[in-house]
Amino acid sequence: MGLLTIIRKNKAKAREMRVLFLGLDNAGKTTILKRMSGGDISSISPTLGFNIQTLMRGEYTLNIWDVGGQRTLRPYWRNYFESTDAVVWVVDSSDALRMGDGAEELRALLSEERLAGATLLVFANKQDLAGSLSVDQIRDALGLEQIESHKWRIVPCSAISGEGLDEGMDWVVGEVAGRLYWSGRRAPAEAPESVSHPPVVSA
Ligand SMILES: Nc1nc2c(ncn2[C@@H]2O[C@H](COP(=O)(O)OP(=O)(O)OP(=O)(O)O)[C@@H](O)[C@H]2O)c(=O)[nH]1
Ligand SMILES: [Mg+2]
Repeated sequence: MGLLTIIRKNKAKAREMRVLFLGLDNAGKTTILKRMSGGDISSISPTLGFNIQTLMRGEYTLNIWDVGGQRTLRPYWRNYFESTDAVVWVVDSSDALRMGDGAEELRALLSEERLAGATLLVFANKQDLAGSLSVDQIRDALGLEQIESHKWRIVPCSAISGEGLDEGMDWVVGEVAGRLYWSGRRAPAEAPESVSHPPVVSA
């Protein structure tokens, strides 16, 4: 048995998933992840490289990559695409002015060949803020109904109150598990050893 086969079998046993958190800067990616892992969300600063977070959801281990969304960092997103099982696209629902910018970035992302099989969850974050756009408005602004290439869903949430976070992540885990572990159609995602990391960029 080859080394790769052994690694794959071990990963299948471990039931791992690789999830990529992306979205414009200030959307709330890092805050959502901190909230889900029970960390302190009062002093989070913009991500200038990436964070890796491991979350257990039931019998599954989620290896989550949270990459900074500032414009200068977006060219580095592609370094993280390989073997991604799900993309979680986080939107600041209170930032109507940059909704078009986000829609363009998301469209570009979905045309990436290496993300072809990935499940897409859109988190309409910051729903606790008065004046935030509704899920329907964000669905329209991002043109989600036109997506045929990926299985997608949009979930309203707030990283501050925690509302919606479990619902969204449970859907992701269910979708990915159905594809990777129940259908047996393909092996689980490879380990992320081959990813080349972006340099830390100072603001
Ligand atoms: N009111 C409110 N504020 C939030 C929410 N989520 C995040 N924030 C705030 O939004 C700001 C940005 O949050 P981050 O988690 O750093 O955003 P990010 O998407 O990781 O940003 P980058 O790392 O720059 O890509 C912080 O001041 C958070 O406290 C939310 O649900 N509601
Ligand atoms: Mg961040």
